[in-house]
Amino acid sequence: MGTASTLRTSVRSMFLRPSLAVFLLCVVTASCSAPQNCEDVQKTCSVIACNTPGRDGRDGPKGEKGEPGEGLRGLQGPPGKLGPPGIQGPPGIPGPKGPKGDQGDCSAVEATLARLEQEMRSLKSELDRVKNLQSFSLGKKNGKKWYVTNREKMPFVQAKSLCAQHQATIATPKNAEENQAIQNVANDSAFLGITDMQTEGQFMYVTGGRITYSNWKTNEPNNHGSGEDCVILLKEGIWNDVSCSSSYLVVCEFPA
Ligand SMILES: [Ca+2]
Ligand SMILES: [Ca+2]
Repeated sequence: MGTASTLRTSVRSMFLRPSLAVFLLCVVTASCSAPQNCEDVQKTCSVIACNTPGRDGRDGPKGEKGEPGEGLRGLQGPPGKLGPPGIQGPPGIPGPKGPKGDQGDCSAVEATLARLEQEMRSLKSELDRVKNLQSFSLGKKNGKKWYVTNREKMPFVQAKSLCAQHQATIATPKNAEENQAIQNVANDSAFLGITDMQTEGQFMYVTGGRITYSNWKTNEPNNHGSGEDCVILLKEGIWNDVSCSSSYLVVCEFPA
């Protein structure tokens, strides 16, 4: 009951000193509600509003970052750069054999071939006429060989070279008939394609091989003087060994 008498005393005093009454009201309010800051009590407290909720407090601290949301995926980016070329692989299996092609037009080829054959026959005919004319002009035709002279006289080496320039060899009789033909063409002393340059006394054909036919003059070959390693056909058709550096008629032998 002491508290009640004190309260009554305070109520009376409130009318006497208003400021002290406000202070006491705040004490009462503080005793019947949650603890509050004294300033807030002075600002808001009143006899009627003491039991109503207070205003919102200040914003709290910022919260932690949340988990990523499940939004839509972004657009696909552009393709990257080309990588380096790979190692060459093994060869593939051969493909199947293709179908047989169309038959070509051979008419043009056949026409050309026919024209060439005609030209060839014409040339062969003309060549035969030339051969006959030459044979007649040379007076003689012997077997498959042709003996031709330009009537020049020169040492053996030059004579041999001159015939070679015309794909021919120096006239070389292999039998009496050929010897006669060369004699008729030369009608003078002419070199033959025979020497004993390699081995003295052993006469060989310039085209190779030992001679198989000869028509030596009596007491020839004699390798006279400083030596005689070349052979000439005398106008009489008989042979003599002579110096290769001497000059005699050139007769070349051509195959038929
Ligand atoms: Ca000799
Ligand atoms: Ca001689």
